[in-house]
Amino acid sequence: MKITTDHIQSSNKSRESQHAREFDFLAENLEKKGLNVENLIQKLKALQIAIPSWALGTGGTRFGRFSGGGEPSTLIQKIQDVGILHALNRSSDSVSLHIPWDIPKDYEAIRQVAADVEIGFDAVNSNTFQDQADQSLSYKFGSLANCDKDIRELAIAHSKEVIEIGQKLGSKALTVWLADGSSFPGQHSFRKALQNTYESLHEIYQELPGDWRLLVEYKPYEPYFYSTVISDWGTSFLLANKLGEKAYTLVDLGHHLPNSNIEQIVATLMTESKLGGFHFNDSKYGDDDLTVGSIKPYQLYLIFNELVAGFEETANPSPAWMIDASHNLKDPMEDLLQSVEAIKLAYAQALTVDRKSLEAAQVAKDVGQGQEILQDAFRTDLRPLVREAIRQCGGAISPIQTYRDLKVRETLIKERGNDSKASGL
Ligand code: LRH
Ligand code: MN
Repeated sequence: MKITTDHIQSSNKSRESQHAREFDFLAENLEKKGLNVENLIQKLKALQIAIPSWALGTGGTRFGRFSGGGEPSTLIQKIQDVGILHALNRSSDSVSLHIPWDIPKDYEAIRQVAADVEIGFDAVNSNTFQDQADQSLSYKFGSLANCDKDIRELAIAHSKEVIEIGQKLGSKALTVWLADGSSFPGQHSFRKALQNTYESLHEIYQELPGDWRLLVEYKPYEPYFYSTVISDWGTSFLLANKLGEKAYTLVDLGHHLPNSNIEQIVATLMTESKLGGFHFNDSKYGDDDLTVGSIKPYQLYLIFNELVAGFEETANPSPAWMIDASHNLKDPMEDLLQSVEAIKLAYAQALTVDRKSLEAAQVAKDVGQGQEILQDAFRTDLRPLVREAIRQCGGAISPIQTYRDLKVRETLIKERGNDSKASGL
């Protein structure tokens, strides 16, 4: 299924006048606050969020998986689905592939399909947390950290292969998430595992093309439940610093112990220009991979508040904006549309913070005023601004409503059947 501008315009018709009223009212109020609405819209248009290839189907848990039908079962169908999302919200112009789940059979065909739906390729992800059918050695006890040199070499070779695949598609970054760790005290040496990991990453780093980044993702636990070699931002930062200027830390919002102050982690990494990217999602307890902004929208806003300030006050390069979620109950496409909207809303809120007054309140130690300034932006309904940015790019004023108006899921089920299954988690 391909969504055309006619599809979008016919669906927008019934919403244009209501949207115009809401947007004009908001724009007037924002201008009164001294904000440049055109500038805000330009920044919102420029924020593009990469879609994870592994989240276009129904995810599952160890307790079960309840498929929704019409899922993409090929890489081409996955790219076409990202194309549908981008046609609707003009905010998802790339896909992040996971290898070997998404190894292209015909690179030219894949590049053609992607170009046809205006989709590019963001970071590629290695996978040394599963054994492949034909694999000679197992990652059961780790990969890049494994005490067995042959297994480390196997994982290094895989990572180099992932870089080659990414190069053929125009990707510019490799994301390494290591499941490596232990589930019991005494299972392995923390120091030797970390040293092995550094040496392995160093070999991979040597293979990184000049204009590429290596994104080191951290996670405190799961699938191991006592320790993870790259368990927190500090360990990832330590490794990225030792590896070199092309290595950065990737922040997956779900990879933090309860009550971690993620916005402070973001601020600290930006101070060192080592914030390389995000895996956006939300969670109540563990790595729940829920819809972005569905549980802790204020935290998401505070993270973007640090990002906007950091872009003005640090040399940190623009990070890779990616979602990493798993959909067990909702239509994966609707879930992704909601996640992208939540990210753009948090960015819009952070862009409207009166930073001069905030700094003045901080210098004056006027804690109450500082909170008032931050919460004013969070409590202002900026959805018409996000919608206007999408509308001006030829997108749907309400991507989810248009998705439903056009009966996309029903059409995909007709085209692919109820039992088509997407490769991934
Ligand atoms: C690990 C993780 C990692 C991916 C996987 C799909 O929890 O966040 O980013 O490789 O999910
Ligand atoms: Mn992740």
